[in-house]
Amino acid sequence: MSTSAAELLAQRDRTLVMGVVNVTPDSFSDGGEWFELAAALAHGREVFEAGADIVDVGGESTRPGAERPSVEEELRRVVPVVADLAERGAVVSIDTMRAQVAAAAVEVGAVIVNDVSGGLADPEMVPWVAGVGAPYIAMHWRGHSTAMQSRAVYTDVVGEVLHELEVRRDELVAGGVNPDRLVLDPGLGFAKNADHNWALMAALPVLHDLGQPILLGASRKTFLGRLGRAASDAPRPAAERDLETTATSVMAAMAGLWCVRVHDVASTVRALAVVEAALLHLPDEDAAP
Ligand code: PMM
Repeated sequence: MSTSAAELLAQRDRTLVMGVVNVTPDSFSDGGEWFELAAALAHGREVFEAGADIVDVGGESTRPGAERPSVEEELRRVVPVVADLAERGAVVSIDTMRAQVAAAAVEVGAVIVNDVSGGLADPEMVPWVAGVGAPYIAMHWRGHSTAMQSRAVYTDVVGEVLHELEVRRDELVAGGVNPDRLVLDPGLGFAKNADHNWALMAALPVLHDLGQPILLGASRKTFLGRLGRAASDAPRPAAERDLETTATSVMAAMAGLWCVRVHDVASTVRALAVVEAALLHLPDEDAAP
């Protein structure tokens, strides 16, 4: 593991910013605008230069109902972008559910694996992560995009997501994943409706009970686009959800989460600087009166 990835995993003084680079023709959040290689490379550099601590490169859309690309197609999309960013000195994470794609990305410089399925989609993933000791982000997941909406059924969403993440963490560690290199994520929008997402947003501090660093991915998700809109109206377009996204990032930072995954890095970096400056002035509980 590179020193920078190790340092980032241990970082607790402030909430980190992961910038999203989706190299997909159908991502719900940026409409596939970055699909062409040149555009993807330019966008990746822009995200890095905007101040992202980690740049997350993904080649598979997880939009509800999305069909999966072939492994070859996913590799074709992500490998050149990961290589370019790593060469420029970015800390790159590879957003994939496939061990083969994770391995190819690590080969060209990715240092973190971000798996929305938490190792459930590909039986090769956990043994591979355990073998190479890669820092691993495991998200709460109940199935692929084509099936996940029908699985958004909970009686106590916070309790059930926590329990399922706890079980997953134990399985991952039993499978050889180093607990010091494991990040967990509640998976907003994945087999969750808007009410489920809001219940999790209201319970962010509880996620620390899992005993692992926590990543939150709320950026531009539909539940944010529905705020202030009548239920019968279409949600606000994805590119117009950055103010709401920033509010979620501030909530995450106030709750002491490890990292937020966002599309608009510049606004998040500035908003989190506000939280960081204020938290520096917390009264020292150990100080003499
Ligand atoms: N969300 C998306 C993709 N990858 N990874 C993690 N760890 N957490 C998330 O919430 C997450 C993710 C879907 O959003 P996008 O299509 O805007 O990237």
